[in-house]
Amino acid sequence: MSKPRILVTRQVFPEIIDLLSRHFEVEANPDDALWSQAELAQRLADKDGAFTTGSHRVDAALLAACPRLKIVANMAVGYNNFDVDAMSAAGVQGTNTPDVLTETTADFGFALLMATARRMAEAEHYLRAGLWKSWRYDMFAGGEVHGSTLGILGMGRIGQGIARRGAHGFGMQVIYHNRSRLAPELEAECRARYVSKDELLAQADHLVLVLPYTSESHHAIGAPELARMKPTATLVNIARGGIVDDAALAAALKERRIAAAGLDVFEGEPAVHPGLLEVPNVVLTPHIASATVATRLAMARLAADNLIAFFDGRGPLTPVNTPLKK
Ligand code: 8YV
Repeated sequence: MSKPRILVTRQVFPEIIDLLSRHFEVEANPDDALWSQAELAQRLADKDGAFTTGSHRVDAALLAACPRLKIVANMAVGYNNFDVDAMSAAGVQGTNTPDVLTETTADFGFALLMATARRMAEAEHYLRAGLWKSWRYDMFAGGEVHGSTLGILGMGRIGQGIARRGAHGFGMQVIYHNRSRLAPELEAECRARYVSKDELLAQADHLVLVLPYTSESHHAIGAPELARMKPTATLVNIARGGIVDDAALAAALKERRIAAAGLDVFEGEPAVHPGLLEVPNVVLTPHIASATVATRLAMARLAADNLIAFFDGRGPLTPVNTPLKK
């Protein structure tokens, strides 16, 4: 029997390509070109499965061009690049990579919070520019982290990881808002108190966004929400661009209506709103919260294992939908 045909849409670890090649006929993307949606559709037209990242949309138009397609394995926990309903209707399985990136991403969220509150990027630029001539009592004086109030919007696995770090490591009071409240044991373990979104905005010294991007969470933080935050507060987004209205945030930072922001994700990335590049009180990173070697390898391995298990007839390991029969 011939092997299923798989398209790998972006460059990944060579050992993952080797693994996939033992099970499938693989078309890889050796130079990591960012294919247009039209080129992707052309390459995917004769494939049974795809190994993807968040770089491409899997929507009705793509699915219509790919009649053989049975599964798309995303190397990411977020899958807002999937039109899940269209995939289910077309009989296409979607999978993601939860759990393997939780702690690494929580580490980064906390690092970004600290770098933002303590103005590390601003201070480094100052030093590199040769501006450091002497001590000053208020030089890069930032906001306190330990003992402050940590607000978390979106209390899934990564949010809980950040809560634990804040509560247990830094003695922070943790408050959170989420679509649903955590079970009491989990709240106790995270030492986190459930509050309304309004209370979260008003009370947090540091507000970390860790919620999935959906039509409901689009611009969950815009001008009205920023106006409710403390002028001394910091905002950290490691979730998805689009959850924050970047134009409104750039204006709030410029006018110092909040103190600072740490952003790993952007609306329309890799483009970054020019207003965010102009203000000093931001720390900007290029969507790297899950980027340790071990975690990226584990994510790639899980995406590959989803494809292998699916075509072996064992079913997907971490499905995101229940597709109709093809
Ligand atoms: C990925 C992410 O690196 O897992 C996610 O949802 O945002 C990142 O870990 C990115 O989506 C590339 O696929």
